[in-house]
Amino acid sequence: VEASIPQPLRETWRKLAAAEFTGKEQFQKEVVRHVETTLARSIYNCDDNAAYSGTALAIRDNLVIKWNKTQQHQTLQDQKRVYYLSLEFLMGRTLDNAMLNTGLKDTAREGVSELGFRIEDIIDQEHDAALGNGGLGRLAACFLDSLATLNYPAWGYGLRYRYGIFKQEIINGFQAEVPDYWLDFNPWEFPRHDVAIDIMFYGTVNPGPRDDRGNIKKVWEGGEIVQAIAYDVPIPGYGTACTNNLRLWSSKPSGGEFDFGKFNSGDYEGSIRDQQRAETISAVLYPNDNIDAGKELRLKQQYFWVAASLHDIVRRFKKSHRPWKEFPDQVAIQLNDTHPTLAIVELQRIFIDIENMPWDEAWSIVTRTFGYTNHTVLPEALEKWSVPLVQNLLPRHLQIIYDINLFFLQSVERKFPKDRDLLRRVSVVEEGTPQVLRMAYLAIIGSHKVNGVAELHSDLIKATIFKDFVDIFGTDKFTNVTNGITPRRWLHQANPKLSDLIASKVGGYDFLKDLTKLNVLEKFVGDKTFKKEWMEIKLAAKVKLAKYIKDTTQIAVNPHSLFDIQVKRIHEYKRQQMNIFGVIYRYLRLKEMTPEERKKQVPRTSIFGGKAAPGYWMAKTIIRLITAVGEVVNQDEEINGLLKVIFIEDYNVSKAEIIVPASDISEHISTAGTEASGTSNMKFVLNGGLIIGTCDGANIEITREIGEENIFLLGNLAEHVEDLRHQHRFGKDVVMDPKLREVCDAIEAGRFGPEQTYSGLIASLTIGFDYYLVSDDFSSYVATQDLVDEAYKDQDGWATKSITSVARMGFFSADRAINEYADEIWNVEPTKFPA
Ligand code: CR6
Repeated sequence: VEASIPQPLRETWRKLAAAEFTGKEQFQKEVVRHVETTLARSIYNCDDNAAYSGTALAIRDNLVIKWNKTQQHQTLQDQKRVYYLSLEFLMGRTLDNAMLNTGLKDTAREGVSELGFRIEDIIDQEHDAALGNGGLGRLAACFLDSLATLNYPAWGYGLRYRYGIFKQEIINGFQAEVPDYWLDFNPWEFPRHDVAIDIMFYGTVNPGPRDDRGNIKKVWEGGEIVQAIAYDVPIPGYGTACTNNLRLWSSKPSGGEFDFGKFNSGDYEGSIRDQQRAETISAVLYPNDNIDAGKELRLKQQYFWVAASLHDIVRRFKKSHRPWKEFPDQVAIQLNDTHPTLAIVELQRIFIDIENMPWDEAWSIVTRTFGYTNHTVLPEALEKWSVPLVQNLLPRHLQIIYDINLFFLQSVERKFPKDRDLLRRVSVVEEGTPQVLRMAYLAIIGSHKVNGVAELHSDLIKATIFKDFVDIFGTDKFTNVTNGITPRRWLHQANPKLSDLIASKVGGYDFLKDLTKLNVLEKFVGDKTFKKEWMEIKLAAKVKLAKYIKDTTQIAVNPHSLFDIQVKRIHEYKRQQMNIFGVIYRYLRLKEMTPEERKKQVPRTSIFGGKAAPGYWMAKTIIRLITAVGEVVNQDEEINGLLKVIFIEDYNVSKAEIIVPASDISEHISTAGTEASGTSNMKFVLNGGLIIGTCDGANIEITREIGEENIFLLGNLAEHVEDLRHQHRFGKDVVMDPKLREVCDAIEAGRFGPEQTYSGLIASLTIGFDYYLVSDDFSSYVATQDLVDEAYKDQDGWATKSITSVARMGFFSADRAINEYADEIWNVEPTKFPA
């Protein structure tokens, strides 16, 4: 308020207010102006990269004007806001999306073309913002797009990592990691040096003065202080003026912290080193997907981000001068997985230690504020922080956690007297050396709603990992919100030709805002010309991917072959190993065939992509097997044309935009019960690709929507997994499936390089108890792949399946998911925007 322009001068300002450019000429003028002034370049040195910068800056100007207006508008409306706390936002590129969402793409295409550039080349200059690992981070990005598109007043809060997810290079067939320094030129962020918040770590808790109620206060003091600086990123909605804010925190040394001791003793480097330590907090994204490594720096990141965000949220609330009890009517905070669970503790600390609220009053506000989304049941992914670590880094928070736990256990004891084992099972503190904190339990206790991300997953968490909590809190606290994807990026932007064809049939582009409108397409499944156009678009997408593969790997693939794609993080539970074993099995069969038999085969291109966590040795071995099989198969003249195996290096969002439209079939073959949802399954089907998959995650709901006849399901069901594992572990005379045995024999015979390379992988199927049940599902997998081949021979039938599936995919829009969160968890309304 102090910094605002005085009332009498505001009219002068308003007359001078920046205005959005309209039309091609004004756009071009802005581009040239930015190239010449902002970039200080000229007609003599304007390359694609400078043209990208100029275009981005011009588009950005319009975006910023909308963004400012939105923020003012939302402040005036003073409604309840949503805060989405996520350690990951896997945004990918921004320019194309910004042009499409603001309706400026055609203007820009023509504009830059007259200036001598192709819009595609310009778009291609942008570095991905890769601040996430996989599905969880991309989900957060899709949700931001939907929140803005649906006019919800919402902020994302995350960390501004200097290094995003590493770049993957394949060297001699093995993965190598290269740091992703992406901030050289990022026009999409705005530093807010005025939004600087001091965050404390370490220190001690000491007795302080008595509070109003006569209790001795606890004072946390003497710690190390790091500053959080806000960087804001505008998030434009599609076809609306609503432009929301994503606030990312960057760490820097706090101004006051200068070690004069070191300075006086001449240790200048030492004092700099201390300062640099502060910067490491937001330096790097942890590259693990579904694995908890328990590192102290990660805990520091979590608290740093959570404390800065809550400070910001509380400050905003205080400006309204409302009583505290109205906090949950103004603020909904969603915890994207357990990573931000400390927010629960921090808000309770702010209330009791700083605002002097009584515990119960504070706790009731806290629990009404938070919602928690669980994204996994995998035990290795569930966060557990060591008590000594927390004690040292956040001593006051540990005390509060103990109190939360104590009051919770007392309430359990009242409800289920004398059940000591229950108390042990549900305690936030798990006994052991050291003791650890179960963050998921803390998140449940501190939230009013807990949701899973697909129906099966939400049922599973209630029946397994959170069963006791259902008994304690009742079943209403637990709900499901099936994940979704934004059709703007994953159809309109990635596959413009398909989007245009659909629009021509369903009556314009409204389907991009209401994806259920796709169902109109079903009327046209019998339309020959439409079908032909549909399949031509698929072929064009395959040609484009084939070109990309040729340009990057020198390998020629046949665009008329069946494109079989599995792109996602490499993980044993996702079973890329089963896929590549299947490829080997196919290769062995092809080798045995006579030339006549070979003529009857459907040529296939097996495409893989995905990163392995740098320390995940088994995942890296799987990558090596894929590349090694490629080296053998792709050169084999005898089978040439019938099978190619490709590993696409450095899979990321912008590559997904090329890959997703190009699948005939994509693979989602996790062990039943392990993949919480999956979201690429939705992307592929929305682009007219079919799926081969297990009854897992969102595959089940996709099947229900599109019909069993349009999907290739395989493998054991979730309800049998436990028994099968038991058999592997304790059963006598377990013999490996003969087909899989044959594959293992080929690997062990050294046909894909030194067999020692794969000994761990082979062992995991036998002495490792085959935890992921590859041997149990392999023959079903192979048989189902044969069905895929058969179905593909009937191209007309295939087109019918493809179109029908797309027509029935409306449910999987992220807009639907966001509306469910808004109604059932957040209780927020969209803001009314002037037309
Ligand atoms: N790894 C799930 O594994 C789900 C996403 C988003 C994951 C995946 O099935 O689609 O979340 N879980 O809900 C975690 O990250 C913990 C993922 O991306």
